[in-house]
Amino acid sequence: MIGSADVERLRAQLRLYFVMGSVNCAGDPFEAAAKAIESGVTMFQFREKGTGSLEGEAKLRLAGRLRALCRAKGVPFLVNDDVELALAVEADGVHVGQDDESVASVRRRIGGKLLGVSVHTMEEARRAAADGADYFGIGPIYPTSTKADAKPAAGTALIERLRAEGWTTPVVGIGGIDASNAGDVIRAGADGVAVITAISRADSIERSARELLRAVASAQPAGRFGE
Ligand code: TZP
Ligand code: MG
Repeated sequence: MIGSADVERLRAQLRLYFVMGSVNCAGDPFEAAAKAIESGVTMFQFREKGTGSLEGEAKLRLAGRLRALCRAKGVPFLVNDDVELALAVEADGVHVGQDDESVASVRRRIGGKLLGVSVHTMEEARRAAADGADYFGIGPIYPTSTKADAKPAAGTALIERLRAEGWTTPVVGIGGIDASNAGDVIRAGADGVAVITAISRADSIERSARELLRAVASAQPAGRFGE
């Protein structure tokens, strides 16, 4: 787990979290990631899943290229689910859901790397925190067709409840978020927004990333946690 000084850095890194795999992109996934990162994305997650996704060597090769890109640009590179892959490419962290390898086991395997966990209830949040999560992913906030097994959209209620109860754990909202609703997610108490489609399928990746960043920045209260 990261130290308290690093928590504020993580909060800032979560501001605009671009999550993607090759099937989310209309064109070349490396190009999409490069454009997004040039346009100010603050964190990147390689989430290679779904019909037609890369496997084996091809998956490893793309992960390695994206990892190198992120390292060169100073953007944290996380891997969804696949701890083996994260270790192989020396990722900065791993993100897991409730149906994946247990949080405690992932924490043991990745040591001090970043660990994000998707949570949908207070109980899941309590357990994830106790088992070593550095941040929570909460969603789907809004309806999305990107994740085949996504739960129904639940809005921002869980984020608001965590903040109302005094939790300072870094939180990122996900699911159906774009520049028009990102501000509401931040005002609910999230530190950032995670998006797939709003960037990966944008007519202009550069414009979309910049609009999302602006929406997040203008909704972010100064010194919410006394920083
Ligand atoms: N987890 C909850 S919703 C979701 C994930 C991975 C998909 C988000 O994709 P989009 O396209 O930003 O709605
Ligand atoms: Mg998962």
